[in-house]
Amino acid sequence: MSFKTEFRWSDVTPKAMFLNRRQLIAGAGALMAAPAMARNKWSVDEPPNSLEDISGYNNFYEFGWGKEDPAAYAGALTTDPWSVEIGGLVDKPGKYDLADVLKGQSIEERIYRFRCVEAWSMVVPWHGFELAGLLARVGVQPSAKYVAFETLLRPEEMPGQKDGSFPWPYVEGLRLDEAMHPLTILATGLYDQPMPKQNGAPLRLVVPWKYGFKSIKSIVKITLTNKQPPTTWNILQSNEYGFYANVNPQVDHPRWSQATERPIGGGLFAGRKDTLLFNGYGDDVASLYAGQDLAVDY
Ligand SMILES: Nc1nc2c(c(=O)[nH]1)N[C@H]1C(S)=C(S)[C@@H](COP(=O)(O)O)O[C@H]1N2
Ligand SMILES: [Mo]
Repeated sequence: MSFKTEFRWSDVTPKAMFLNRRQLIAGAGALMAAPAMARNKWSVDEPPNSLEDISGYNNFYEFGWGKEDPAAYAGALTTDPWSVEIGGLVDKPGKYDLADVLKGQSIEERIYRFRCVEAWSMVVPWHGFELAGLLARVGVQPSAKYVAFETLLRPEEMPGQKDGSFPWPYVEGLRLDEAMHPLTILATGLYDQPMPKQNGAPLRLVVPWKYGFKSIKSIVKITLTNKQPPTTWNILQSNEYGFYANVNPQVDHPRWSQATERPIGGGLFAGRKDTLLFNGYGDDVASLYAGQDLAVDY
């Protein structure tokens, strides 16, 4: 296999970890055929975190505030059937079944850096498709300037939603040019499996140059608007969490530095590493913010 053109997570995952995961899967009687996917130009050349890290250390407040709550409680979530209501300034509004949402979109592997605003980070081998592909299909009207997203509201299955101090459902938003950027994906899985429920099954946003809270999980509604939509963390703490939330080591959180980050799963001897502007995706996305003051538009 040529190293640069055909490059998959199994090639960059330390061999022992890879074998271990394969054995686990085989042991569970669920050995799956791995789809053959070449590494595309959007993927980073860094070893992904283990499946155990990615699906065992999560933020998904619908299932509680602890990092292990999502893995413990998300199993009860019904993700089939699933539909997404797409509306607002689009030509073809409607309630789309998940299969219909996926129709015609090619699922690719995208190995992305992922940086939480809390200053931990991972590398995740997502499977997904460009949000732009779905937006093209539903037809974005010329007056649309933003895309709003909403997570499922179902307190019977999402015990965290019984906490009335949080403005459920979780909502997020992007400017239209951010939403149309080829790095912005709707993810349907990771490694060679469907999206774990704790990671936002069956469909979640991934915007790798922004803090993790922008990457909204378990999406049921997508609305094209001409006004900047409200976003959950901005509603909760507007001085700490802005609409843009671009990863930026020069703009500290009011309560902690964003200059460095703690890679998850690095083991006992792993130190912190420097956080990169736009999480290292500046060559691809900096032009979106030309003329904006990133300290003001945080
Ligand atoms: N609906 C919803 N989406 C969410 C969250 C959440 O609590 N609810 N947490 C966000 C935060 S803070 C982060 S860091 C990422 C975590 O994604 P992961 O658990 O897949 O790593 O999901 C984001 N999307
Ligand atoms: Mo986060």
